[in-house]
Amino acid sequence: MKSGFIGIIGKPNVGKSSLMNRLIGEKISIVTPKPQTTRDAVRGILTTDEYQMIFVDTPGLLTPRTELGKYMSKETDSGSKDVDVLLIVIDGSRRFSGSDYEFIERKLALGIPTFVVVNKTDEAGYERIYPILSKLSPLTAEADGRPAIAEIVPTSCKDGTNIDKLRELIAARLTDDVMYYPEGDLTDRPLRFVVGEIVREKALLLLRDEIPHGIGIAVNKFEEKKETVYIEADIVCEKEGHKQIIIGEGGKMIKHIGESARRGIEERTGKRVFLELFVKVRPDWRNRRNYLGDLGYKS
Ligand SMILES: Nc1nc2c(ncn2[C@@H]2O[C@H](COP(=O)(O)OP(=O)(O)O)[C@@H](O)[C@H]2O)c(=O)[nH]1
Ligand SMILES: [Mg+2]
Repeated sequence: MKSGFIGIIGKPNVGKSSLMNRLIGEKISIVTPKPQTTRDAVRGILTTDEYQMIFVDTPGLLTPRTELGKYMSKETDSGSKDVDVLLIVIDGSRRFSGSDYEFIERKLALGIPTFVVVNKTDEAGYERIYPILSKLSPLTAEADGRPAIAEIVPTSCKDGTNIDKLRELIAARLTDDVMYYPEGDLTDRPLRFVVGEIVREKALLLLRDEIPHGIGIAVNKFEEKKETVYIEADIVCEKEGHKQIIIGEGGKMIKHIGESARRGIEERTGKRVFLELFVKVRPDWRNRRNYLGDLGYKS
């Protein structure tokens, strides 16, 4: 039995969270088409008879503009510290830029076995992928003491291409002999955190584009019983106008978010869920340390 930590890093929206979910075969991290969906370094755990892989999903690279942004950046950094394998995910359907190249080069210098995962091949096709591979080729050889890329793996989280292969390649790099988490654990996060994330995901998916970055979820009540879970949570937003939109006409939107989240939580817990949502306005919460702490963004 071998084990190890695998950091997943890259730009926002390239499919880091989707990749972790695919590799584990369970939905651990929330996924939406919006950038910066992931705010915390979330560990996802895959345990088999042969290995335990602990993936560290991260928010992705960003230039912090708020206190929340700073928190997210720190969480991202933690994904390339103390890991045994680094997965740098890039979006194969997009142009590969000089800054992508430099980023990979810098990470290679850390000396951690590094895989470049070229994701979204379902959208890209080989005419897109080949130029990326050729741009990466200088990094496939050692230079000036900088290690080479260990593996380049084109994947699709949509159709599952090469996910098994990637898992095998990672397994071959694991060296620890310790079980870090008990069998059956899927994440390092408590259910209370997971519940907040599910609510946030449904809100992000249902709300218009200008609001999502400005919302946070505070789970204020969380009572898990044998067959039921009682939850009360606030959707925190920045403006009165946003509050109106989140509530919607006649309360339609909040009801929709609540139903969708309740189904998601029931699926996850296998229990009957009672979920009550409230909307609160906290101007500039993303810059207020005490509010950030209330929403679980503590470092
Ligand atoms: N077509 C396609 N879409 C993908 C793939 N992987 C992720 N996505 C989509 O890309 C968006 C961002 O994914 P997410 O995992 O949240 O990216 P992250 O920000 O890097 O964690 C979502 O809409 C995903 O459904 C893929 O392999 N193919
Ligand atoms: Mg993510």
